Amino acid sequence: MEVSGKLNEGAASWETVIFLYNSALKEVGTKLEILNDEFCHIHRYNPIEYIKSRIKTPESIVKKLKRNGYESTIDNMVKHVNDIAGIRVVCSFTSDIYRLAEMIGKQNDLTVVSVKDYIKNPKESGYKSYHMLVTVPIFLTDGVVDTRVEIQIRTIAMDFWASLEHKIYYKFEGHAPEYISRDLQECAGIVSKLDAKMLSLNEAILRAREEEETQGSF
Ligand code: 0O2
Repeated sequence: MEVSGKLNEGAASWETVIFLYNSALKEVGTKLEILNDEFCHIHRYNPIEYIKSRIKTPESIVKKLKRNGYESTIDNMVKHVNDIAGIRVVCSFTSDIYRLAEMIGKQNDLTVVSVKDYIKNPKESGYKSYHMLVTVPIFLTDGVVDTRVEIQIRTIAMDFWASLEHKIYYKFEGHAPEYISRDLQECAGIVSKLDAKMLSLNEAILRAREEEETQGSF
């Protein structure tokens, strides 16, 4: 949250902060749906499979603050936890991720604060996803609050891996035996190969369709 004004003054209540993050999720969610509908309208193709959004649980916020050495205060959570409002956009193909990220970057009323490309640079765990931290202005009766939302964009295969890895990781509370981490990295490699194969199949189908249409026009 770009906490200009009131939220930075330490007077913000939990309810106010959560209200702002919920409003930001609604704004960004609607934008993404409109982008998807427009893309579908122009290209007769749907880049987004599904969208999930969530507000981080208080337990998870406290854990993250603690992990990063901060006291559990509302001020600290607003300043130091970037993904309190999170939207996960699941796309069909890797190419859709970059197309969508570009479209998001061009939205005049969204400010892209930072980008983490864990697809080009996967995490050591094998995690792949494209993260954009954006701010969206929330217009209130007495002012505007730029509120942070983390957008995670990934393919269905990346989401499948991340969801299961998250479950397994949590079971071991970060202390998974060496062979589990190794097997998970191996699974991440399989997921990447699957994504690449699906993308090349889709490109081949598109080319074949184009050729058919060109031949049909003579
Ligand atoms: P949870 O339980 O999903 O909310 P920053 O947010 O930029 O200050 P951070 O948290 O290191 O710093 O950012 P990063 O690396 O972009 O990670 C943010 C979120 O990405 C995580 O939130 C996870 O949701 C997801 N993520 C990152 N690494 C992994 C990974 O190795 N495996 C899985 N499954 N997900 C990952 P939280 O708060 O850590 O967790």
